[in-house]
Amino acid sequence: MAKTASIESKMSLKSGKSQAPTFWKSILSEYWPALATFAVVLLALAGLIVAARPGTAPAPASRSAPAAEARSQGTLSAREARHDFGAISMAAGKVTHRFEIRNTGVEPVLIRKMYTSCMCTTASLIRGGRKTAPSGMPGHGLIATLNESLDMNERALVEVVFDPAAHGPSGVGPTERIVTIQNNAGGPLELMITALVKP
Ligand SMILES: [Cu+2]
Repeated sequence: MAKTASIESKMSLKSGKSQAPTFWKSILSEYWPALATFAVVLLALAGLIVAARPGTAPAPASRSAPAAEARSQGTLSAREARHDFGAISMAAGKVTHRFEIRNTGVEPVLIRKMYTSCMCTTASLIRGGRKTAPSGMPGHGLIATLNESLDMNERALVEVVFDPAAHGPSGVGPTERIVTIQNNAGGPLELMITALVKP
């Protein structure tokens, strides 16, 4: 075969044509069985890869989405988004403030969760004479799922408790903490408390 190829090469050189087509022809005729086997193996591998792929796997995520994530046309508003405790003393202990929130939109709003920006601050929802367990900072204790629905025009209170002594002497000075209220009417509602902490 090699001899034939070299003769063919010479011939093609003489005729002034490129020798490449002849070269590939000889390669193909010699290695055809091996190439065919290789192609079959490649196809089989491709088939295995396609079969192993989780073809319809994304279904669970899209299945749970519509009911739980339905967006409300309600609006969660706070009467005041910020409260200043002023100068407070670590020695005097915890301080409490109740924010009033209200659904000012045209559909009920589901309050999913509340959490705070620091472990020294907790927040509870007071609605219909009931008060939820205080929620703190993510990663510092359990953040309970509230799933409390606020009707159109319904009001509720968010009780925020700040412990100025929680950080020890390093907690002295101007302080601000955020309470985040997750709901299904859009972005989270944020309430802020500020204080000037003194020993
Ligand atoms: Cu803190």
